[in-house]
Amino acid sequence: MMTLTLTHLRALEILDSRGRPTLQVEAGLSNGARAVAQVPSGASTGTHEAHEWRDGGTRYGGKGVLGAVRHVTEIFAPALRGGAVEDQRAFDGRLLAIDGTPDKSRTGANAVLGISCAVARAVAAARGEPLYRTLALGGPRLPMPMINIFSGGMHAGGNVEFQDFLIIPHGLPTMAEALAAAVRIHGAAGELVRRSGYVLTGVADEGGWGPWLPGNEEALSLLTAAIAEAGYTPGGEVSIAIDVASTHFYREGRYHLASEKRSLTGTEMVELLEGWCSRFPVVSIEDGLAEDDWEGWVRLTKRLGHVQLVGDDLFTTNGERLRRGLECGAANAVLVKMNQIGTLTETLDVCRQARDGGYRAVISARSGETEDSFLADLATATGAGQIKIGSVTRSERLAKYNRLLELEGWDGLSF
Ligand code: 2PG
Ligand code: MG
Repeated sequence: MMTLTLTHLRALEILDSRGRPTLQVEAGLSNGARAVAQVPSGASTGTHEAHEWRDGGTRYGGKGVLGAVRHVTEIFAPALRGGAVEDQRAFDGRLLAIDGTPDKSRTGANAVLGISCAVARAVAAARGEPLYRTLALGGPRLPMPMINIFSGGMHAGGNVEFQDFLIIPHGLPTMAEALAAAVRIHGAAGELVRRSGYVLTGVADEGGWGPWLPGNEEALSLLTAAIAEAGYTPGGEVSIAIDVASTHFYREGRYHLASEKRSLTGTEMVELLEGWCSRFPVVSIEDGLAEDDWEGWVRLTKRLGHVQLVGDDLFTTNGERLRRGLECGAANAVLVKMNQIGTLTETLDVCRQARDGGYRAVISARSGETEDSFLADLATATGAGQIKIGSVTRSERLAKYNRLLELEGWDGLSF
């Protein structure tokens, strides 16, 4: 077999689901295979994420990515053209060496990730195999989705502080049935909000409802009721997950719940979460404490370790930070977002590190997404077992759910 090499690389500024610029990259290989990847972008970003290139200036309010486009075509393409592509680790190593900074700030993690994913997909196309097979790491196994029903925080204009109220339909045996349940619960939740007299502000960033509620707990009550109204047993077939995204309302040692006109210490936050876990069917809590509160996280994990405690801003898909968490016992699961770290290889390494350390991994989209379905294959390939890609509305979310349905219906994969 001839060695597959890179023949071309090009990039384009496109728009994400919030109407903000992002990057699309195309890779072409020596056997004629070509593939495209699109890069997502977060709103509630962690301080320790890799650097996302933004142009600054006035165009798109400074959010343009034409500089990242130029880096792909003027820095990476000439350096990588003619090089081998099938060893993804070696290829990503070259990307890291070309950028040369620890946080990808010279060329931008968006430029680096676009190339890394486009090349992986082109290799899959060249081999005529599905992407999940090319990425294989412990899978293939379909992930159980964590599906957004209510949004708050930075994804819904700060109506309440907690960012995501999600369902996990773990009692449903297939992806098709799990998504059908999610659609019913999403509908029932909207109905309940309307009936309860709360203002239902359109659709939030991840496709869930973004109602004005008097406090965070009301979202949990409504969600539990919606699960039951849709005909499922809360805590039986369908449980609840929350993403507190607490870093974004943490200032000077306190968690500011403006909607409830109170602020809590770390200890009080842990007590609040503990109370919720006993009164509602909450089985997973993400970013319950702020991103650098390692001691608080260790206490939280000792106290509430029987539920899944997911580190998102805490770990930022960064192997170094995950190692620290594993050593001190902070959290018991990691949220995996490719653009927090920048290459596919580093992402897969974090999945492997979590598995070896006994932590669970949840593959996650960003609040700013595209119609790219890469994550569905990534989650399946890693056998991570869980995926978080938003609600069951908006096509940037459905691109991924529909790919999961295809993997179940046509490729015969299962949970
Ligand atoms: C999160 C993500 C996705 P963002 O916090 O987990 O829900 O949001 O992409 O804005 O960081
Ligand atoms: Mg999060």
